[in-house]
Amino acid sequence: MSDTNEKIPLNRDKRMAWWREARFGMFIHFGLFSIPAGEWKGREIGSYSEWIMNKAEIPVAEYALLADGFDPRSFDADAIVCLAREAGMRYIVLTAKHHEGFALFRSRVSAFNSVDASPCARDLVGELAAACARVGIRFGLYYSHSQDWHHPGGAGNFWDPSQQGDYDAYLDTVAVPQVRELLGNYGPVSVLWYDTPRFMTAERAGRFQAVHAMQPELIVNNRLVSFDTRAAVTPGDTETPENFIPANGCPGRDWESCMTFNDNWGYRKSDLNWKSTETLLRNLVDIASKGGNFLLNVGLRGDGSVPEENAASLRSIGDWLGRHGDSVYGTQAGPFTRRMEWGRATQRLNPDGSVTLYLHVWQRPETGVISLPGLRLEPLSGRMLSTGIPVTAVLSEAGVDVVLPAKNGGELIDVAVLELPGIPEIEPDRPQLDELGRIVLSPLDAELSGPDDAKPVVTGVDGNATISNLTRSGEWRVIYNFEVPEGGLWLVSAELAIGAYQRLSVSLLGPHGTTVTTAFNASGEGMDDFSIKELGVMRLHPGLQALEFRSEMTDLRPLLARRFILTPIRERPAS
Ligand code: FHN
Repeated sequence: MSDTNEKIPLNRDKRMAWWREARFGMFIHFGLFSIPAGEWKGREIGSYSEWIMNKAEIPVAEYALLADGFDPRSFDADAIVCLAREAGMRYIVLTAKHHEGFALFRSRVSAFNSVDASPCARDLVGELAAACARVGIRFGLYYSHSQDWHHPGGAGNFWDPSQQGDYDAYLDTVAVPQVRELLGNYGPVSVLWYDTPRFMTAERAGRFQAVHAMQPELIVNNRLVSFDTRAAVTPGDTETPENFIPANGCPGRDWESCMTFNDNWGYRKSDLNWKSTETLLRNLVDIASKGGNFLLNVGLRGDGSVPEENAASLRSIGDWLGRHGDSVYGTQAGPFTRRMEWGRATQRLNPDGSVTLYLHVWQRPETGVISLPGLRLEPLSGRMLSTGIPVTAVLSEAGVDVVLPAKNGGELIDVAVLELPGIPEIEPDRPQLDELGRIVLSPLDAELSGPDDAKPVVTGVDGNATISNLTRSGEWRVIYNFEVPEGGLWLVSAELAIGAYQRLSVSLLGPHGTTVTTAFNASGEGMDDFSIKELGVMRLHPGLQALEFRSEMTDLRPLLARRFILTPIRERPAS
């Protein structure tokens, strides 16, 4: 099968060049769902607010009446673009049509759109495209190509028989023609963001791919085809981890973490669980340190306005980027193999062969010294990015130690810059003994494997870093590589939240291979009930070791894992 963009004259590297520089973009979820904002007939409807039609099983005709009240007087495309620019965002992706089926643009193939079906008679896609062009921000569109709960035949509507119809006919008469309209009527479209590719076979995806050639620079995400056919058709240009940051990025692939500001994509009145500016900034830096982009979502209110809390946070992020943008835009993933407690690193390869290393310090050690383990190059110079205050960096036994000036109270994250004479080659750094003589393995040290559609992932950072997606027992594997200084008996424990009875094993891989298996009952009420569980005692030999953790069950059982702790057991001398 052909690649998505085979017919497009520009090759992938050329198309991706601006995107790889950009690092930060704005996702916008807006639609009829923004009006009820999570509540239907006085009742709070669970799940994502943009799924309200589905979750409350609202009949098509009744839901369509929302269009009569769709009058986004406060949707000001110039103001949105201006806010994105102030935030330091370099592109915008707007939901041209979400699963509800309502198009935010004039469509010749369906009158269920903001121009023909609502009193506002406005083409919001056109307004935003024009505003982006005026300001020079890249313009992108989200389009729900498979799920469409309004148009007969669209996937996902199980509750209203009047919507039943032929799926292929829906694709040919609504989805593909609308994508053609979007790519043909609004000038340059830089990103096309497909979603939930149910029933999307190679042949069906091909009907969309034929239209992509209309935009030679188009970047298409990885959600056009369903997962099982993806390898045979196209992986798309970008991986799209949703609401999490993969521990090691997506090696070999361009990737973008899309993330909610709170716990919904669409606006929900009652959801005030906004992420703090500091968390968002850490996310941006964490993602950049692994070579990815951050697509941060804003759910517009029903009147088209941006919630004030979001605008304020975005401006603060932009403010910080104004002083520290060099450490984010156009940088590459940092060189270190392990994530460090004090923060993250990115790097820039300079034309003369030197390298600028950016150290994002979000947890300044009391000593004021941060270590860069495994770095064997003596830095030529060092300074703080925003103040220019010099920073000393000296070679140590383990790598390079950087002596920071006092914390700059005004900054959420301080950035130190080191100029290196060449590309840093980092010696692999394995977990070491802690001050209690234990080996503590963080989720970030784990090698995770599992079936393609249910791979374990690390969510959260630092103390909250958690290995999730361990529900399909028997299908996943977690492996740790570490160095044992002294042979002998070691107790292996782990901080776990266990949702249902489990038989969990740890195996030592290699010539001294051995396995211990222990049974556990559910640990508590919810999945936030973490406690340290003893998995077993093993005889470890000095040197490099690999330890595998897995479940002996074979069905669905909720399980989350945090730290693994290996504690040496003093053996009594034989009498
Ligand atoms: O179902 C959608 C959801 O509403 C939202 O649009 C997100 C954004 O990535 N995508 C789907 C869930 O994966």
